[in-house]
Amino acid sequence: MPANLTPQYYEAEKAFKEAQTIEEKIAALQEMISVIPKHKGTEKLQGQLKKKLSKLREEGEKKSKSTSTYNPYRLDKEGAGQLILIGLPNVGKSSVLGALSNARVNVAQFPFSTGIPLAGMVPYEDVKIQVIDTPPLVVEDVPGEMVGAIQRADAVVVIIDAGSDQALDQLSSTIDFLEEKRLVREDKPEGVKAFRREELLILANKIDLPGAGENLEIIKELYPDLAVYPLSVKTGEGLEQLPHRFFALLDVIRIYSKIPGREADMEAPFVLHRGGTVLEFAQEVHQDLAQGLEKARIWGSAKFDGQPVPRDHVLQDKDIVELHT
Ligand SMILES: Nc1nc2c(ncn2[C@@H]2O[C@H](COP(=O)(O)OP(=O)(O)OP(=O)(O)O)[C@@H](O)[C@H]2O)c(=O)[nH]1
Ligand SMILES: [Mg+2]
Repeated sequence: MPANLTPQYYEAEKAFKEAQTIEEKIAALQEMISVIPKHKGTEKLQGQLKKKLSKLREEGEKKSKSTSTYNPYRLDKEGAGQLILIGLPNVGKSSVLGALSNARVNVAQFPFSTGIPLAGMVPYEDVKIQVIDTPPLVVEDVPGEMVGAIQRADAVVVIIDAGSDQALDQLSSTIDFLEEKRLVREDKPEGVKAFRREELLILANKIDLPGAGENLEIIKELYPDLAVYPLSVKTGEGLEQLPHRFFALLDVIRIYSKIPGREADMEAPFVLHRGGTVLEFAQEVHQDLAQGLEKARIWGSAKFDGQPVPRDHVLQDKDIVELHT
């Protein structure tokens, strides 16, 4: 029986062949499995792909356990979510992280001043957002580890120097790179980790420089689908509101836990993806709680305080939840 593979499949296969790292290979293989037409003629191939995937996963695990393959681009996630800052040399990546966190970044007047990624925690209200400052992108020669780091992140922020004559080129080459590596794509198959253009945030930094305002207008006209945020780390314009934008990019909600008969713990919220339910919250708190969960009461988005809600009730940012087993 003919396999009748689709162009989408061949594209994923091409990405697999070109992949440099195990992570990239796994991602491409997952995509091949997800887009392969599911019928009798492809059953054998499906089986082979799944075998290959589990072998690769094993290999990846072994590799990450051995210390000899230390990867500075692999930063453990912390806080409400992980956001990666990327951009061409000297656009102000390190300046942004330095201004928003205690991270000891290296800011310099000359390009290529950041050699390896560095994470800092950016406070936003009652949570902290992990932000990674990265070495400058040289789009024709980006290490595979960097591609992996972007893929693992929960959100991607692109920075350009809006005051530069190259502002437009900086933006287009960064976006082209992301699309070429399939980190950004519109046709995202189920289960494949990638970002859509609309999910990116573009920081038009150095808005204090002459000509920056004009460049910003041109960019907004040429890229109506991108969220462009004017910023000056130097004057502080846009800086205060930036953590709020970062939080919004993560698309998460904060839930406060309340033990029956006690005040809610408003100090340390649990963080859930948007659309998260009472049951998912219970799983975050403790697996035992989730298993024995009878009902819950919520304060906040419910119609009245202490309203009983079922396990599949969708929570909202800042809800207080009391779990009953
Ligand atoms: N005028 C102006 N200069 C800025 C602004 N933000 C950063 N700079 C300057 O731009 C230069 C580069 O800043 P960095 O933060 O080191 O840039 P980077 O993108 O981390 O650079 P690499 O790590 O080399 O890629 C420094 O001299 C900063 O002081 C800004 O908003 N306005
Ligand atoms: Mg830097």
